[in-house]
Amino acid sequence: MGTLRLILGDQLHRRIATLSDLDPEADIVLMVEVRAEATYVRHHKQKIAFLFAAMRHFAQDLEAEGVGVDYVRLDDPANTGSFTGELERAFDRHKPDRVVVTEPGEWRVWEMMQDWRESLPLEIREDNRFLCSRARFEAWAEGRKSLRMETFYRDMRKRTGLLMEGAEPEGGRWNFDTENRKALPKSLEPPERLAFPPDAITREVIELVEAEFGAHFGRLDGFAWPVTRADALTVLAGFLKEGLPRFGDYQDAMRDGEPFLYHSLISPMLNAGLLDADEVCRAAERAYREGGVPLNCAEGFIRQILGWREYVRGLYWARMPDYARTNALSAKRDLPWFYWSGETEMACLKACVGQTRDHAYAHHIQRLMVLGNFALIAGIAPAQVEEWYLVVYADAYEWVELPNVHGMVLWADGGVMGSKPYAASGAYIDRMSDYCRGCAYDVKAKAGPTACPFNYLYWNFLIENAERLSGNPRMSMPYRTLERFGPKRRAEIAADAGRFLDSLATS
Ligand code: FAD
Ligand code: DLZ
Ligand code: SF4
Repeated sequence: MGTLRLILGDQLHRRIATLSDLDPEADIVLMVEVRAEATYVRHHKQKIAFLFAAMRHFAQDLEAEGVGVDYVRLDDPANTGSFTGELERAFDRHKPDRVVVTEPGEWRVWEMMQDWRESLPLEIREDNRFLCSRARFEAWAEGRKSLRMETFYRDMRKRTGLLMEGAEPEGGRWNFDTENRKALPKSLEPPERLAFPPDAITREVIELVEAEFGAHFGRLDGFAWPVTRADALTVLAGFLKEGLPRFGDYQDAMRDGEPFLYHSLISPMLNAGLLDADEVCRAAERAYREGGVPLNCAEGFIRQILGWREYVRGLYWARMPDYARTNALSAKRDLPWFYWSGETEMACLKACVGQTRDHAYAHHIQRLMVLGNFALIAGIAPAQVEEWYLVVYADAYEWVELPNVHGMVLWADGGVMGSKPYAASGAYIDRMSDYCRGCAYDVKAKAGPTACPFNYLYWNFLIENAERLSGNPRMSMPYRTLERFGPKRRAEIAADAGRFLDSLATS
């Protein structure tokens, strides 16, 4: 036999490097559903269903092209349950001349692949689904004192020509973020989510996931993710028309009962390979150039993908495995149970956990400024917060989850990613959402049992981390305010924070 080509569940792209020289006459494509990947953390049921359904549809499309696919289902009695076991079994079955695979998304699997090299004729190819290769990012990072996303992003704009007018940025500015912080007016009705009712293949997968992983977090009823490239392209087209023209303006806004607003909902498909980062950025640029999409919206959206997404991926590979081990603020509290149950009187957290359970989705500001901000100012241990984020979102893979949580949210990397922690009091959430109106706590109150916990936890965080943070020039404003607090006010903050944190169940 010719070549055995292993396609992992998040590599479902026809132009993936693994398939570039595919010989349909001689080669076999191997795809495996394995228990170890669904349980190394106990993924949200919708994530597993999304991925298995997308894998089965991808295999079907390859077969329709005449490609030989060896697809191992989870419930195959001979399934060993791991990548290594299934690759070895397939190697014995097909006796190929060589095995070809593309670099994985996660360090964990990269280490597995190093072991495979020992026993198999293995070729690992560079992941061609990103706009910046690992080597190129490392060359960019080499010798730099700080690795700021904004500098990287400008470099990527120049290199790709996206939103450029010759050597200058379109519209004379690189970044229109100051225009992208609007609260959502009551009168505005966001577009409906484009939902894809499961077909027979997806229904079968949903039944399998309920039977095998029924105890995992999350609901499966209401599963609406697209699981084919064609449907993913439909979502993209719908977003360019309905969402992108307002994406920038309301990117940071939150509204109770409206989980999706003007966001694209493409991250699970991008991360699994059903969409390609370059095609998405080019489509957004085209929509801007054709008119109807303001520059602040197109730039804001392209920056998320060309900037943030490529940057976190580069940082992950440049800094792993040590990156995951730091805990710059020595945070060690256990994760509160409400992150799983949603049972809390804090309306903002209840809403964000609830939609995460129902849809395996929360948008960026909910992840950063509600769920993440609470974990930061409550001093939750990084490893527990990271595991939670890796479990609960349909788009979660360590290469993207870890820098966002460890670096951006928790500042556990001590400032590699962000110059200061994103700590905020309840006022930020009140300004950007309507959650506070329906909350048992009072966002305007600073102290006492009915005060918004974000308010005293914020000051308590600054007090507890003064040694590490007060010298940071970007934190000088809040620390100057804190200096004016007398001993009575400080004692009140410590008492409120202690009482509240001690009241949180952790199991
Ligand atoms: P949109 O708001 O429409 O944005 C468009 C695209 O930009 C996204 O699909 C995504 O591909 C990209 N993007 C935006 N922000 C980021 C970012 N900070 N890092 C990387 N890509 C970005 N994204 C993941 O894909 N997987 C994760 O596991 C993940 N974990 C996160 C954890 C935290 C604490 C935070 C703050 C952010 C995380 N993000 C993660 C980034 C971001 O929240 C999601 O990509 C976004 O919410 C997905 O929804 P969307 O497709 O509607 O995005
Ligand atoms: C996330 C996931 C799950 C739940 N299951 C599988 C699987 O059964 N087979 C597979 O090939 N991939 C799966 N994945 C995606 C992998 O975890 C992913 O490829 C690695 O994390 C590397 O990024
Ligand atoms: Fe959240 Fe505080 Fe507002 Fe309640 S009052 S919704 S806890 S920010």
